[in-house]
Amino acid sequence: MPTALRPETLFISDLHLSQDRPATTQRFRQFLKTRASGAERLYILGDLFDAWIGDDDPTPLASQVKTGLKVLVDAGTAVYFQHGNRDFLIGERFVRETGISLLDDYAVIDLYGTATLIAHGDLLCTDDIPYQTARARVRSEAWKRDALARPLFIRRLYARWYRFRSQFHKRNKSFEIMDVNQNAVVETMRKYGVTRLIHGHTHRPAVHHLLVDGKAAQRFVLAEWADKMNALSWSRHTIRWLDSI
Ligand SMILES: [Mn+2]
Repeated sequence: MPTALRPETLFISDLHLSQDRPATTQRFRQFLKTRASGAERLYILGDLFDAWIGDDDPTPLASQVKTGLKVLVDAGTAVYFQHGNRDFLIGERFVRETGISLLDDYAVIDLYGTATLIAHGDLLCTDDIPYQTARARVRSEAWKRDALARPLFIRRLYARWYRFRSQFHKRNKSFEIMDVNQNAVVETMRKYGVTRLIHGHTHRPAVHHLLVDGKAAQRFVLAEWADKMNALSWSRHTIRWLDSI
């Protein structure tokens, strides 16, 4: 008999795991072994990795993370993943090797009786038009297939260039442009028929209260893992922001 799972659902995003920040990887592995272990569900809302150039990239970081996730899944926790803008090339092989479930860019889940929309969040940043244009291009099946057909060393160089360029562009964009657009939030929540949204991406943790068609609604924004773990813990009667295991 497997041990009973805690009726707890965890949400994390924006860990930006990379070989350059081993402490964050360590924290994540610890999180998987402690808090996440025994929780019934773990949702990873994108940007688990700072860069992902394909499931065939044989780095120690990739294998450590895959092993950690597989151990958790095998012990009974259901793990769900949505692509972020940094790790949208995570594919079928990663899914097969870990046992996680890949969700669409928008997914409605039943969170202890309330329909809840979850997303990475970048699609809501509609004021950043150059970003949305580039996003549409790189998310096409043709672009992904071409990219993944290139040798690993080329993909590695491209990822480095992409990170550099994204840092450069960010410096020239205003704070507002890089946040979600309020109309996009309301329209999206209306489209999916929800009054609760959980997302990451902006690295601006908060709970926002708003109205969707006259109904009280909330938008939960997850925090990044720059120097500590950050998770949102949900159970039937409690919502908690966790920043230590
Ligand atoms: Mn992101």
